[in-house]
Amino acid sequence: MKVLVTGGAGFIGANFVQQTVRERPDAEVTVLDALTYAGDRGSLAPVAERVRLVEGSITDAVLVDRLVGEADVVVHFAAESHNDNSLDDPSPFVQTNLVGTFTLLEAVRKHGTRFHHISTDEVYGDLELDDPAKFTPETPYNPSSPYSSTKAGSDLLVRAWVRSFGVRATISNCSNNYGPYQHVEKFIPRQITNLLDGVRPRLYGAGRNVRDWIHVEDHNTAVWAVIDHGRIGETYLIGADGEQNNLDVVRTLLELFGREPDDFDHVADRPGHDLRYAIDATRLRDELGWTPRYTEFRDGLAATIEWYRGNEAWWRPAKAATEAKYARTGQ
Ligand code: NAD
Ligand code: TDX
Repeated sequence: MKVLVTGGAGFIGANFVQQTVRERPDAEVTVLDALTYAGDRGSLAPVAERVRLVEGSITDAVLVDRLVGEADVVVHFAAESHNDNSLDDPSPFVQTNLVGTFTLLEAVRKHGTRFHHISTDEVYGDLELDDPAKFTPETPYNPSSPYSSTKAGSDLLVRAWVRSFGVRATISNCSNNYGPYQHVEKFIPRQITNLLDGVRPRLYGAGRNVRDWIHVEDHNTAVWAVIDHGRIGETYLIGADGEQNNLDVVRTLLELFGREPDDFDHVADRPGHDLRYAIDATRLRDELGWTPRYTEFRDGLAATIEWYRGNEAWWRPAKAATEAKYARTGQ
């Protein structure tokens, strides 16, 4: 099977490519990645011999048409992915997340190629802290940030191309991922690498915001379950019942580092900060028989700390510039 992975040099995409090469000897993987600040060839180093990496943008219609024409399935991870960056400059989010997805859809429409679109639970907006509800595939779209609104728009493009043109596509909306190869701008790797550097973790606001954490390997086994057995045109929500508030995450990290529970700083809150995300993954579990492997968040975090401890050469080059950017907004 010829698999085209967009954004395969990013966090989730690189884990997906590594897992695919390990577990699917018949897969021929091509990665299309623009190698933005968030993409790193080094994230594919363990499988470099088995993967073709094409450096280019998903907004390049000629290149996309050629690569899609060679593929049996396209798995679309490429995106601008960081909410804080989208508040600073939304422009690349519109280009990559909307125009890029449109460009891919036109190519899969022409070539009749199977398409799987990776999206986020943030398209649904946020939930109250005391609301027993979780997001389901029926929850109305209500995105808050430039990032999540462009992801929501990209999902709607996919749905329209399925209905209007008969494109063979599925969508998955996943909750917050953690694990190896995540950029140090994101919450968990930022705090882990701060702690490795002897710097106090930085909590936005009071830290009451809740995220539904899932290990990246569990996300990717779910993606393959949807590609293999999902119904065309359907949306699958991916989550592993991992709700935690940010304060608790910081406290768990501090404990794992043997530090005092209050050894962190409160910093400026994120404007428009979503309060809570929570996924109801019933359809994925019941229809596709998927279950997560990482059910103990603490153990997954401990393994992730060990990965960052052992792979400083991977994350160090991005650390200073990332922190300099946060310093500009007092975060
Ligand atoms: P990431 O920022 O780590 O990686 C994104 C990758 O896309 C990078 O390699 C980057 O170089 C590439 N890219 C950016 N613009 C491109 C373009 N125009 N053309 C080609 N490549 C381009 O992101 P991630 O965290 O791995 O997220 C991957 C996907 O999963 C995104 O679609 C994101 O919305 C979705 N998602 C992420 C999470 C999460 O917790 N990180 C949760 C749910 C869904
Ligand atoms: O230093 C920090 N301190 C802090 O308290 C950072 C970077 C974040 N936070 C908070 C903000 C959020 O409540 O931690 C939480 C997680 O923040 P991020 O890692 O920026 O993730 P989030 O905004 O929740 O979005 C993530 O999950 C959904 C991914 O970045 C998205 O790509 C995905 O769609």
